[in-house]
Amino acid sequence: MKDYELYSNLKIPKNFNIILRIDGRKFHKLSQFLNLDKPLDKKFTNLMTDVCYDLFQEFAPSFIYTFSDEINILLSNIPFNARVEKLDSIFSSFTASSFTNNLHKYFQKKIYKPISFDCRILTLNHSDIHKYFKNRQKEAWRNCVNGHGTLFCQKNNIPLQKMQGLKNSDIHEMLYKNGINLNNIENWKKRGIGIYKKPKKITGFNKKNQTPTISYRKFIYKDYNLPLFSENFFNKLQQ
Ligand SMILES: Nc1nc2c(ncn2[C@@H]2O[C@H](COP(=O)(O)OP(=O)(O)OP(=O)(O)O)[C@@H](O)[C@H]2O)c(=O)[nH]1
Ligand SMILES: [Mg+2]
Repeated sequence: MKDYELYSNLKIPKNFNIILRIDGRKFHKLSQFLNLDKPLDKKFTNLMTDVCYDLFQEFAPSFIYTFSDEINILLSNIPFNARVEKLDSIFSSFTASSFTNNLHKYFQKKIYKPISFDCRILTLNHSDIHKYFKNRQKEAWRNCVNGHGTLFCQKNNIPLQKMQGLKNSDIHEMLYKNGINLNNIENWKKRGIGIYKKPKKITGFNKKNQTPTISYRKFIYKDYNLPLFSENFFNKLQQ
């Protein structure tokens, strides 16, 4: 019966890093239903970050990056024997279940219909990883500037067409001239959030020698204060 399965043998070629990009389906509708703060909602972002934490615990990736309704997962060791069907279906369903499980911590509303996410796979050479994440971080910044620009226009009865064709730097400038300095807003709004393992200093005591001991244990860290991504950032992650 295996012959009837279209993609059962489709696998990621060996020696590739992969990134899974997971994105919420129809989240503009969900954002209206949950009455999310515009342009960026802290509770929703915390919820997405909790989902990333669950993903990290379950699949031990090298790095996860999230902003808006998207989650990017860098996997160096690819699970499920690198089978494409398994990766796509399990990661997107796990994400939707985790989102639904964690929702009640932040929102008291009962969801109106089942949540779903899509999942795409990107294969990258090692040297392209930082370029990919730099690109997504730029997208987070574009999203942030655009969102603030749109909100400003709506509040001040300025037709949204005025923003069409404006570059990000023009919107930034328009906001600045009107007393909104986006350089001063919280870092996570501009640069997104990273989830990765970080060493933590553990101080103990050796009873036999009667001496203090210091060791380091890695724990999953939610970084709301990311730097601008660079090659160096990703080199350090691999250490
Ligand atoms: N108000 C608010 N909305 C958000 C926030 N984060 C995400 N969203 C919404 O989620 C949408 C995400 O963009 P898209 O993925 O392009 O839109 P989508 O409706 O999910 O469409 P598909 O992914 O194609 O199904 C945004 O356009 C917003 O409407 C937030 O923090 N606040
Ligand atoms: Mg979406």
